[in-house]
Amino acid sequence: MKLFYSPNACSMAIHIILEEIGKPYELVLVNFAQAAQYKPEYLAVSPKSKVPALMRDDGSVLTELPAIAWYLAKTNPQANLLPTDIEGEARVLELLEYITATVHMRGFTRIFRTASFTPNPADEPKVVETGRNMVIQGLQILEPVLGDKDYLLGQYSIADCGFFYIVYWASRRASIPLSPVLQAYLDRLLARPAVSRMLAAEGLH
Ligand SMILES: N[C@@H](CCC(=O)N[C@@H](CS)C(=O)NCC(=O)O)C(=O)O
Repeated sequence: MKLFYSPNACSMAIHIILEEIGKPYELVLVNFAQAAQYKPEYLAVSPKSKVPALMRDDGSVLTELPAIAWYLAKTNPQANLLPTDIEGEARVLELLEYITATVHMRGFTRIFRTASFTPNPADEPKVVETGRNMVIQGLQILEPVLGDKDYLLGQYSIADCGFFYIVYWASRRASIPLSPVLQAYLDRLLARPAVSRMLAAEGLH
């Protein structure tokens, strides 16, 4: 299995999941600084020009973070990364969809890729502010789901691997202050060996 990733990108959620599972896999760097995601070599892997992409051993490629996360959890039940009841599984998918499609794509992307949201540079501060407000709203919606539990659903799951990059980006990339509850959650995730190994492999801390 090969994970196509970029350091500090949302692919870190899948990178954590692979580390939690603990089976051998290969990391393949997609170098955004060289626009490698738009070059023919990567377009042959994923015409979407996005990471994460997971190439299975038969050469087939899976894209979209929630789908890859769910596939890895389902095919590795021994890792215990997904509730076994239908309600729990649906809640995990609900969380991952909100994390990726709303908080990441509508919020953080406005902060990190501001110019792609407006042709007018004068509008960019407004775009960033809108993105920050969307992220802050996302954190305000997700924090009560966590409540006083250690993890989003009580038991650790792929939803936490997804929420990790949201709280990590808020704190480390976007200077969005975390509440004490979310800071404690981030610290709890950072203490997991799988998360430490992912960060070390991506040159982060
Ligand atoms: N909907 C996709 C989003 C993936 C995505 O936006 N990835 C970003 C990195 S965080 C990317 O590859 N961006 C490269 C680009 O847009 O040029 C998913 O869930 O996997």
